[in-house]
Amino acid sequence: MVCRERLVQRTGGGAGLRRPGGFSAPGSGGGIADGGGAVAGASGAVGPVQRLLTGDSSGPRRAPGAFARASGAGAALRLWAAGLAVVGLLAARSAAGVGFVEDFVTDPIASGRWTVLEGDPGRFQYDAGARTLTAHYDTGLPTARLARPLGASVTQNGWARVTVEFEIRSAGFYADPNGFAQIAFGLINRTRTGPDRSSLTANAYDVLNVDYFPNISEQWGGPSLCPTIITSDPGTGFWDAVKYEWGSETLLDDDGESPLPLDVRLTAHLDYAVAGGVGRAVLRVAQNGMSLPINLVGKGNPPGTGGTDGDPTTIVTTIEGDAFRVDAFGLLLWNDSWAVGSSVIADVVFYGVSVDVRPPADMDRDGDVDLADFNSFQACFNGPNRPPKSDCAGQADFDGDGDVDLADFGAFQDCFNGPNRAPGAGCS
Ligand SMILES: [Ca+2]
Ligand SMILES: [Ca+2]
Ligand SMILES: [Ca+2]
Ligand SMILES: [Ca+2]
Repeated sequence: MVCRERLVQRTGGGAGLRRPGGFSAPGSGGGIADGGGAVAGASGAVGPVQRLLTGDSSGPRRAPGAFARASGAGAALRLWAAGLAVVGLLAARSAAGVGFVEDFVTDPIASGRWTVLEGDPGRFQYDAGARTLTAHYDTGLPTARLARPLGASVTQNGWARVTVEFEIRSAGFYADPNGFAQIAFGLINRTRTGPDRSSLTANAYDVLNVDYFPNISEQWGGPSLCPTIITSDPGTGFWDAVKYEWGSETLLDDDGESPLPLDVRLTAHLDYAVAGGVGRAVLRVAQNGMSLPINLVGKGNPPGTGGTDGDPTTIVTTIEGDAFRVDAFGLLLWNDSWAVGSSVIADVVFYGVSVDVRPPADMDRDGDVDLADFNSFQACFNGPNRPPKSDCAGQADFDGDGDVDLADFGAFQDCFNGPNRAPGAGCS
């Protein structure tokens, strides 16, 4: 089956990987970072801030949030902000943000940037000439995963943008029409996510990732494509915790929809953000800068109108309150323990990966946590055990207990690092 039509909506990223706004290191040029998380340096003024925040035992940092009076705490917040201005954190310095851009200019594994979490390292082949990394997906083999840390965690209250340039090769490609397994990549919690993706009770799961099930079967339908969010605890299994929009939203079998094309370079755009207390993961797939019509028929709107968001180029998964915390990007070569033999075999070439994450405290999502964010936070602050102030425009209840109090402010302080700088090291 061939896509007969490409929608003309252009994606922001175009055909090439775009460096996420604001976290390039000054003077680093076009090639990206062979080093760690590409987090801008944050020394300098941190010391004075820490002294300011910890030098006064009556200050907000040490006040027990649950018992603080809202009015006194509000004054303390204003004093804190005034103190920041005194120590000069308003001056813009270097770039900000957390995440990485991986362009495979050098060997991602030999360099230590990426780590094989488990499985056969030989299933990840680096090509120095082509500057690509090819992953050999085969769901008949034991799970193998390769991950690159983000340098920070992002939670369901935060913001994430993942861009992956990839190509599924036709050579050796196999999708068992009686099988059901996926080509997967995306954000994971390396500690909480186990290798068993198919048993119902085995491992914990903590992922925000892309799943593409290329099988086309009587039993399962398909193919199927979705942003997947799973948060579960060890031993309880993940099945009930899967957020995956089954049915027309994810099935690529409606009129005008097609399986993902083989042997062409595609760009997956996975965006996560919270609005109105609901987390939304939005997946778009582009070819030559043109978004593919992966959701001509979806859920929530009349047929042909693009699913819940009315956009025929996006597939959306929503969550309410589910607590995920992911800390790495991974190529996820799952085993399918249900199948006899392989459900899916595919060589997938990766040309580039970029991940940009923002903590909840970065309330204006510009990559730093500064006084602009503080002003937004302060507009929400209303003390313990009561709803945020009515003029609260953002999501400042960082611990999710229904109020914006000194506990949330403590989390804000962990992130505060001034304008145009990466958030503080303890920020999540
Ligand atoms: Ca569909
Ligand atoms: Ca849509
Ligand atoms: Ca900010
Ligand atoms: Ca709270």
